Amino acid sequence: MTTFKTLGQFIIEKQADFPYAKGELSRLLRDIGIAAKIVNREVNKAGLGDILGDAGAVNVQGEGQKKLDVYADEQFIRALTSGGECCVVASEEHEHPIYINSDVSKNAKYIVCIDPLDGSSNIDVNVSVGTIFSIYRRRSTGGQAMPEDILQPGNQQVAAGYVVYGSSTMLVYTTGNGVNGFTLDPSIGEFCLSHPDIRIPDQGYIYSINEGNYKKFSEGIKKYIKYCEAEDPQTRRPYASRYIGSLVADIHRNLLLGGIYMYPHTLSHPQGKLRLLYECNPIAFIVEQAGGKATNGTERILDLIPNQLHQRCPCFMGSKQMVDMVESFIQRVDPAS
Ligand code: P6P
Repeated sequence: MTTFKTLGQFIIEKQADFPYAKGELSRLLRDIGIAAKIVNREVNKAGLGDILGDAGAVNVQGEGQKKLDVYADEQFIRALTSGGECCVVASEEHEHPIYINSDVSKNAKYIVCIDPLDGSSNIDVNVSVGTIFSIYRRRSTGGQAMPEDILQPGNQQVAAGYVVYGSSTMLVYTTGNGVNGFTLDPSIGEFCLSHPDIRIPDQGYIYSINEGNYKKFSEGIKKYIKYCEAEDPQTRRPYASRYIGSLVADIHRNLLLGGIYMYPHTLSHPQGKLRLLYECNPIAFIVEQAGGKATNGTERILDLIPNQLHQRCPCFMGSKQMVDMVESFIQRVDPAS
């Protein structure tokens, strides 16, 4: 009988990677895992309960909030607040940071940036959705955390991960020592280590981009898409276009099989669509830790200095050779790229 290592056992075991750790990060990751299981329960029965459809509200992005969006946001914030290891949360669902000022949390060491339920437009059509989180160490000392505690470059992350609520529910995370994937076993209610030391193939044959925006892309991006579509059986396998419209689902597939996910700048979105703090940075950390590459077309995403909570950035993330190739088209074709 195969016995799996649970997320909790793995976190404790890896605590030794942090010589000065006193267990706070371990407890914070545990709190996120618990909230993910609670959200998973609702995602799995969204079609049955009274949780489908719009919550009637509109979030800071001006997007209609689905009830499950609101529910997921509440669950993660509740878990982070009660866990006591996080002093401030930056959530996609809130315009401003949520400072946790309880006696236990106001001096907590960690900051969490989170997209509680990414891809929520897919909820009502039963397509995979996901949670994305990013963890930083607080920089300021004493009193309430400061804005600069949140606006840190991605290269300062101490941990990052995502949960994909798909055909099975998986939690994938890194603390800077590789990437590991855990599959939820509903029979015991535990995330179990199923994908140790995930590595993304250097070269892949899957490209993920919303080609509905083709006319809005720069010439360099258009030429890269044509490169992917070109038939050249003598030199390489044909590429496959795969785009789910749910970042976590597209990234997870490309992480395991090889591939590139692109959300470029367009005429209507000069900074792209995805958010730097709670989408691009955590995914970039994971992709790099798995041996891939993540840039905005010209610069490493993890080196970008944030100046606004919900700022966007163009992103090209995945197999290193594929990101190198699209960058070469951008640099060769696009003016002043
Ligand atoms: P588009 C979902 O809203 C999301 O943030 C990502 O999960 C997804 O990859 C992207 O936007 C889809 O955007 O413009 O192609 O529908």
